Amino acid sequence: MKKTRTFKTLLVTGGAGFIGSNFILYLLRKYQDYQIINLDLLTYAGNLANLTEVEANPNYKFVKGDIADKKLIYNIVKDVDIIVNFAAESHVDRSILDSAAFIHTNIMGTHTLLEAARINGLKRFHHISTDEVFGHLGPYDPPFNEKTPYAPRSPYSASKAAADHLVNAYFNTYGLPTTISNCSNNYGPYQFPEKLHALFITNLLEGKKVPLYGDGRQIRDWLYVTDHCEAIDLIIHQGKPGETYCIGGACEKTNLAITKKILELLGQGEEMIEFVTDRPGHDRRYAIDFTKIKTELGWVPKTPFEEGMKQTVEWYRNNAQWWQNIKSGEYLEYYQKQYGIK
Ligand code: NAD
Ligand code: TDX
Repeated sequence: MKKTRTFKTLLVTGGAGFIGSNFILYLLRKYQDYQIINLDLLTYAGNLANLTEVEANPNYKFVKGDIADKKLIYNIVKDVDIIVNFAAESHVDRSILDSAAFIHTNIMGTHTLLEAARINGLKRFHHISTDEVFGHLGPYDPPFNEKTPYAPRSPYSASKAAADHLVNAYFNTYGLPTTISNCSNNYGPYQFPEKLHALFITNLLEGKKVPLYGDGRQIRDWLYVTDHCEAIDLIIHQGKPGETYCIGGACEKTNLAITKKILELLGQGEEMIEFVTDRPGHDRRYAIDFTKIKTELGWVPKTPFEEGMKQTVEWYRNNAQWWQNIKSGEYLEYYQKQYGIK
């Protein structure tokens, strides 16, 4: 029988973003006795509309703030058992245009949280990381696993890699009970419409074309967001301090294949694809070997690709107000400037 920890108060950072908000909704549905504090700076990617279901729940509290704000963090962390750190600048294209915020949040912010956790002797610090820290793969390379050396290639992935190293340093140097999860690409409800699925589905719903980078043959390993939430739930409760867990969807697809599936589900044709200039340093392929979390914690991805894609397209179709509110002039301007997309 595996040892299962319990917590009273959880600090979830970045809980107004895509995965963090899905995680908070998941936790509050599953655990009636957990107090969740959601600390989020509400950058362009943070959206409290993701959390309307729980805003009146007495077990949920929102605090607007920066994870790099020492005074604020030290004050909040006094009263929590565990930090689950989702807060990050998360979009590769933005890191290419301007990486300063990535260094601030992903590195300095994580460091501030680690210090606060260390000083207050927290039961657990769980850090949400990405498969991008491992670099990229050739077509015949074996998938990434926990032993793959770090080789990040974008300012985003370099900042995430630095944070992972800090987390491991706090385990090795101070004995802080840390865990890290390195997950592949997520898709599902509440994803900001700058990422592949959310951008393409919403563009098509608006009658606009979809900007596919380069030859569209880059490969990602796609995981439905709720499956990621289940994996994190298992790691924080049963994972071993000092360990890293790789999480993936066993679902390698080219961007072209994803685009064609979205077009099919929306009943549209390939003339809606616009091939545009490639992302600089575009990583060719990611894939994850999740044997460790499967063997040690019994996790496997549950949502089949076809079902996840259908649910995702339906969600954006049924929640037009949510994404229309986000797709503001500022956001469109960004894409127009970058790719000349109308
Ligand atoms: P997101 O961009 O949708 O959300 C990030 C959230 O962090 C936003 O709510 C934002 O307001 C908040 N934030 C940013 N800077 C902050 C700061 N300084 N202080 C407090 N809050 C701040 O990102 P996401 O896609 O939900 O990703 C969440 C985490 O998962 C990130 O750490 C990311 O690196 C990791 N990850 C994402 C994916 C993916 O496919 N989206 C895959 C693997 C790992
Ligand atoms: O307009 C686009 N056209 C396009 O061809 C966009 C936005 C993306 N793409 C391609 C680039 C990638 O090969 O689609 C693929 C997926 O792109 P993103 O959604 O930007 O994701 P990616 O760069 O793979 O990174 C994501 O997964 C790992 C998340 O944004 C990261 O936060 C996570 O760590």
